Amino acid sequence: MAQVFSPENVSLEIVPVPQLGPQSQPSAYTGASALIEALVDAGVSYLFVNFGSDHPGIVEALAQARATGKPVPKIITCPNEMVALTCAQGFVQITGRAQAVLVHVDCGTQAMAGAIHNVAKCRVPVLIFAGASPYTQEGELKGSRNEFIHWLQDVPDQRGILRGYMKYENELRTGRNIKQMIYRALQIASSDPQGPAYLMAAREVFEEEIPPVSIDPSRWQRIAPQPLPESGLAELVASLLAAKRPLVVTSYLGRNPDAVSELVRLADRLGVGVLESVPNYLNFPTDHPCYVGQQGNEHMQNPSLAEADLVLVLDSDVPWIPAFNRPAEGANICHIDIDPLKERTPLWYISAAQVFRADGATALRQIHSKLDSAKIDTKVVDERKAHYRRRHDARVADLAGREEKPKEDVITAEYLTACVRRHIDPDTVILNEGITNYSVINNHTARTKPRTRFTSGASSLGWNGGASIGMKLACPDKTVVCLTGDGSYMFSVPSTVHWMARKYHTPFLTVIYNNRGWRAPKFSMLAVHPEGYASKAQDIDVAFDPPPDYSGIAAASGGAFARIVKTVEDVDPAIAEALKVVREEKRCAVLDVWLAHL
Ligand SMILES: Cc1ncc(C[n+]2csc(CCOP(=O)(O)OP(=O)(O)O)c2C)c(N)n1
Ligand SMILES: [Mg+2]
Repeated sequence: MAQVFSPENVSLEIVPVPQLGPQSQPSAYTGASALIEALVDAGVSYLFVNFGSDHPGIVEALAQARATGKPVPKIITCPNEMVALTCAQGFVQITGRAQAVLVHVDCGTQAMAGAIHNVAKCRVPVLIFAGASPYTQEGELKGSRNEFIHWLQDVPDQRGILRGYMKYENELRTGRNIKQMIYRALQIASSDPQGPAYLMAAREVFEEEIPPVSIDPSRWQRIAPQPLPESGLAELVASLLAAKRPLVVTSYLGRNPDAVSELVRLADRLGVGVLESVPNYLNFPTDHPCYVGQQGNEHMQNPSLAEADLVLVLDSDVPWIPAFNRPAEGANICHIDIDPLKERTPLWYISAAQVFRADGATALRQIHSKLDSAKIDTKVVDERKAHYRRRHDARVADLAGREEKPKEDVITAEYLTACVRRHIDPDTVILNEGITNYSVINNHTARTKPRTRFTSGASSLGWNGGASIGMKLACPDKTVVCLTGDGSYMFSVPSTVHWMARKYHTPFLTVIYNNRGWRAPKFSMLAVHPEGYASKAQDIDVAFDPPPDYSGIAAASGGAFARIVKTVEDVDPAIAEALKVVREEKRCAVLDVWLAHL
């Protein structure tokens, strides 16, 4: 029974309103039908949705397709838009296949929040759809305004909300070319450098009855990977052969697993060292003797970077932080990147002598082909390999020492991470949102296979939960382990994440590195004001005492196994028990592990 708004009855329940405009037949083919067909035909498996008054056409078209036996993408209901976009991000990071998100007008666009920054900076191809307020108000067209919010949601520049972050954005103005517009958006999003695309449409467009549209998506392929130019290639290979200490610095080469194998082949062939810098993918097996480690915010000069006479930067946004860590004066720097100019980063430069826009795997294959006919001095290569093996072994020994069981009863991040490592197999997927423990987690998880270790690739916190769901959806047979700071766990909207994880059968383990607050802003302050008032203050407003019951949130919203761990002895058995729950009961588990107070 429809309710009427009156001062006594202000429940704000949205009631069915009289239909304005021409009626459509139940069998109608609409702009929304074309949208759903286009996604299916383009191979989009999942549509992460948060519905609103802008989506009746889409809800109807989905129901119509299901009722008439037509395929639809799997719909994942996301009670929070930031989580929706983050789920899509996780899925794409582990598969490389673009997925789609549907949000509600300007409000839902804004509610994707910092996840927009993450997909943009991480160069993740996702297709984001948003409805827009109807553009007629007297029933001229089907979908015309019939709810008060249609006036409130009519904003001057909805696309402007995220214009600075999208690789492509446009408004769909008619249902008749929705398919073309979707394939165009996907083609741009999936071509390197990849990135998100945003399409919005007023609801009349989704409601518009159109003749069925048939388009071949194979005619809208991503552009082919770009190779190195022949001239630059010859010079680069000559430098690689002549150098004493050639070093590759990389952050996201590993988004393509083939590139990782090619880099391993190069290291084996030439004795090139590999340093990961702020890695957001696993770029090189950490047990390879040419692997010299990874660097993040640590305020120190990296010795391998300092001694290198040839530095080959291969896919990196931050190859070093020059304020305290940089290549030697006079080192030859060569930069190969899918996005070497970092056109979306206003301040960016490194003093590279050679710069190429090229695909990493393709460039490495070209280098190998050139090497096939080159004279390689095996003595030189053996000396390089012996050198890097010494550095590698010293690093491994140093890390092993740090993992030892702490003498005091204080759980260290190193010990905790090592315990996790001992319980997982080489295919387990690690998500790292450990913030001041990023490096500890990268170092002590010691991953060896591509696509088994990820970060958000950017800086908006709260990626860990949604991304775990996305990765588990993509790889249901793999164990997914999410390692997060306590602050980042809170940012992830755990109530939404754990409701979704239960509903969509995506069990994963979360381990919270609980230092009772935000240690990063404290470190940032100390780096700039080491002797200031704040450095001596008792309270700088970053602590969470007393902390929430983090694992209890997951238990309440998604029935997760919940455990708080406060002693060193309990760490190992708790991880074993939690992983058993994840693997055998197919239920999420959250371990809230108390480290030293920040
Ligand atoms: C959305 C968002 N808000 C705020 C920040 C600023 N910030 C960076 S690190 C950090 C604290 C993270 O806390 P936690 O996850 O507990 O890690 P810890 O610093 O304690 O290691 C904050 C608030 C951010 N990066 N992203
Ligand atoms: Mg913390």
